[in-house]
Amino acid sequence: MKIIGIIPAYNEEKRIRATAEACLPFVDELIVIDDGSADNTFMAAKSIPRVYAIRHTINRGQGAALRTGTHAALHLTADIIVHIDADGQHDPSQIPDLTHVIKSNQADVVFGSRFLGQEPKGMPLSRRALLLAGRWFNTFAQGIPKTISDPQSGFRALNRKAAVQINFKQDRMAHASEILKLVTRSKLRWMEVPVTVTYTADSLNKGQKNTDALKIAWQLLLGIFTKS
Ligand SMILES: Nc1nc2c(ncn2[C@@H]2O[C@H](COP(=O)(O)OP(=O)(O)OP(=O)(O)O)[C@@H](O)[C@H]2O)c(=O)[nH]1
Ligand SMILES: [Mg+2]
Repeated sequence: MKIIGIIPAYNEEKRIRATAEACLPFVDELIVIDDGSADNTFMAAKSIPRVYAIRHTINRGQGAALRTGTHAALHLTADIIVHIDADGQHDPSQIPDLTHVIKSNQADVVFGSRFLGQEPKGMPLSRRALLLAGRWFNTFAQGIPKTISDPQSGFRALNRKAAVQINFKQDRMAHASEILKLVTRSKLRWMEVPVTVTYTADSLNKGQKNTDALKIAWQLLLGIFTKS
């Protein structure tokens, strides 16, 4: 089965090489989507052997970058597509934990969860509280099962059938909840598996701000009213 990794990257010139090189042993092909970065992410990605680099000329958001990557991966005849962040917070050596579930036909979609059976090390308390609120929001406003332990993980794997079927529309960070909603409402089989996440001073400095949670909630509510 051909496994293709997709890495959405925005202003990740310092991190993309290490992340991509750590992913390569666990995938057959790797696609980096530079999402209109202001830095040299694209050239950095392009210079890595065995990596396909695609560039958005303007910044469109992580969801849009993943959609671009999905089209490319399907074109490259992927059987399994893995989404993983560029910033080094995910552990690429855990890719097989996700792909194994699909290879062994236990699920069509596998979500990496930072909370399943573990405490996410280094995650600030405020972020935990927001993610808990995100779980409630997902359940009450989106109808997503409350058993889903991580409302906003960017580490997931889909088989080809699911990647074709799950037509998510959110361009920015709300795509994570939208994908959960579309998958859990479909007949696709899904599963969560534990994954670790690393928070460093660098990732906290450049990552999401707590106020971004409000933007995500707003984008999801708009999505409900526009039936996306
Ligand atoms: N912030 C942001 N990230 C993007 C965008 N497009 C692609 N990405 C990539 O999406 C991934 C996740 O972005 P982060 O801002 O780290 O979001 P996060 O990991 O959910 O949040 P943190 O836990 O705060 O790091 C990274 O690999 C980014 O480079 C964009 O428009 N904005
Ligand atoms: Mg991050």
